[in-house]
Amino acid sequence: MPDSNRGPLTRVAVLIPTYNERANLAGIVARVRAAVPAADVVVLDDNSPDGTGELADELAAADPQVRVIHRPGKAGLGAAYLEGFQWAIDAGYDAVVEMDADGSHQPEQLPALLTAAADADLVIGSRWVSGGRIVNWPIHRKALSIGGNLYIRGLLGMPVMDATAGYRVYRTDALQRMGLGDVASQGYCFQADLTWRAVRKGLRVVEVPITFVEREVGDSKMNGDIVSESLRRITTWGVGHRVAQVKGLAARVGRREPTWHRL
Ligand SMILES: Nc1nc2c(ncn2[C@@H]2O[C@H](COP(=O)(O)OP(=O)(O)O)[C@@H](O)[C@H]2O)c(=O)[nH]1
Ligand SMILES: [Mg+2]
Repeated sequence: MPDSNRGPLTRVAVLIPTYNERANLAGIVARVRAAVPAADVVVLDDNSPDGTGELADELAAADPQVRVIHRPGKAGLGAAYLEGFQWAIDAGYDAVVEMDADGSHQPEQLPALLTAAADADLVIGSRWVSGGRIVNWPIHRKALSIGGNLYIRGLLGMPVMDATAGYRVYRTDALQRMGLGDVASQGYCFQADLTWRAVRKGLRVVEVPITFVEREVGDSKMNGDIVSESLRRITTWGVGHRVAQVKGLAARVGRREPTWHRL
């Protein structure tokens, strides 16, 4: 088992990436503050045209446990989270939470995820383990999630049911061990990328069932580019993984050759 500083978390930063979430932000921040009063909230806004960043500033001015990181423009979920992770590491937090702004990840379920993080490096709020649910997702989104997870498991052989989930807790010491300097994933494939990195590092990944509730207000930023980035990157990692497996097998067989010659 790798070195670990596991145990109950004391300093937690809930990172909320936003792009045009003005109608959702105040509600989600209030729910987080009520559900986990000790945690700080950090809004990662990509200069939303709808004024989400200005609203976040107002919330931060009214509550010292709310902060805002203003980013210059829309650069994808992955880039926003990477900046938030580094900020939280530098500020000395024990753990970061990833949470969507649109209410899909219910703050009321966060205490269960944080409890599980006392004995894990990465906790995934999972829709696809026993007890997990999805409310109000159209059939094409369910199909994409099921298909994507099957593809990931089939190609990468990861024992994770919901590798694309975006409701997570990472211990910051685990993030530092994961080597995030070369993460290129920009869109939602960031989630699968980091899951794969955690599994390869031998970190302890635990899935806790959640109920994912589709947004009622505002628009999804999911699009074809995000899907094709995921497909392209996951296929590349999968092919690399399988080639490495075959090479490993060949090397093992090769090492047995001298024995065979002596027969
Ligand atoms: N900062 C930032 N946040 C983003 C970006 N794209 C999506 N988000 C946020 O990521 C979260 C999930 O996005 P959403 O569109 O609801 O995705 P869906 O639930 O898969 O349909 C929301 O809080 C979005 O505002 C981005 O490029 N930058
Ligand atoms: Mg959403």
